[in-house]
Amino acid sequence: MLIKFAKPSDVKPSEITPLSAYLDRRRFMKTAAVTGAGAALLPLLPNGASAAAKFDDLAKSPYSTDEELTSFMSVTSYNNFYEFGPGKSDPIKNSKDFKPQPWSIAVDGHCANPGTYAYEDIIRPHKLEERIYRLRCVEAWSMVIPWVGIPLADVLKRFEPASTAKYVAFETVLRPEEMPAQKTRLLDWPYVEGLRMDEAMHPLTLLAIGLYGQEMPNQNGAPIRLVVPWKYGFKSIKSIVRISFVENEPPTTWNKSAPQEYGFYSNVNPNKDHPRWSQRRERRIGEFLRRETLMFNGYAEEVAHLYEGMDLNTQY
Ligand SMILES: Nc1nc2c(c(=O)[nH]1)N[C@H]1C(S)=C(S)[C@@H](COP(=O)(O)O)O[C@H]1N2
Ligand SMILES: [Mo]
Repeated sequence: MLIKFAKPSDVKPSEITPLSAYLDRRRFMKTAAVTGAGAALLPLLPNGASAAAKFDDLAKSPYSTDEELTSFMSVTSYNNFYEFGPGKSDPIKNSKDFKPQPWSIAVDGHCANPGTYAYEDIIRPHKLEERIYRLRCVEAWSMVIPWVGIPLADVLKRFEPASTAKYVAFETVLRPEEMPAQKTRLLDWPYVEGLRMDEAMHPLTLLAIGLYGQEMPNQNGAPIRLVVPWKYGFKSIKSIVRISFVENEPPTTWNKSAPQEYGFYSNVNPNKDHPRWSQRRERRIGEFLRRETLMFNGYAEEVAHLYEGMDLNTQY
């Protein structure tokens, strides 16, 4: 695939840090004192004025769609990330000062290995994959995005969930100084989401750390976010700082905000209208005509069995 980056700055090839090297240097920074020679090895800061690090050697996935990709420009400038404001162009404008490194994730609840894990330690043992998925927003638009990530299941297994862990809850970072809309009551902060354990362990569920072969832009949920392609986009929580193994269905932000409009499951379903609009069709960003929305966003073959026996009209 030919990838052209629409980075505003003119990035010289010498400024691009392959991400594998980047992770290793960060590991060096942790073991060596952050002085002298160590400080000289500091990589260019991600998402800053300088170049974003690029991943090398991504595994292809049979789960990828071969549909035409939505442009890098649209994927990174038409966003929902309410922490930076409710408008589609607010996230790119207002996330410039967000600092996705250093980053760690707290893991707690019903598991054998709770603790606080550095981003690098979560990622390093895993082979990174490219996953080209459809993303269907509940607002009836959609995109095709080439994510970079790891199956969530592979990461969760390392924490050894207990049999009492029936759900996984996720939490976005709370940083009102860097996320201006968190100073308002637009939503109940921090943004929280959740999945049933079998949904979390499904091979399609991705922990994404990048897109278009480069590290995750701030506006898309840097440095690490969830991608659940058969559910409406709001389930794919961004900038995750906590993962909790819990017994009961956890609260979720949009459900708290409007329970009759946004259920816990929120599987893409063209047969169940949103109370204020139809979900039959969607606008693929970049296309002129609207297209039919597919059951489970086109992933029915993979996921329909998870919901056998559930009434998708009343349990949504
Ligand atoms: N923390 C957080 N995560 C979030 C959101 C948000 O506002 N805050 N918006 C959601 C919605 S509605 C969608 S459609 C997707 C959009 O992801 P994208 O901007 O990378 O396309 O992120 C989801 N994750
Ligand atoms: Mo969305």
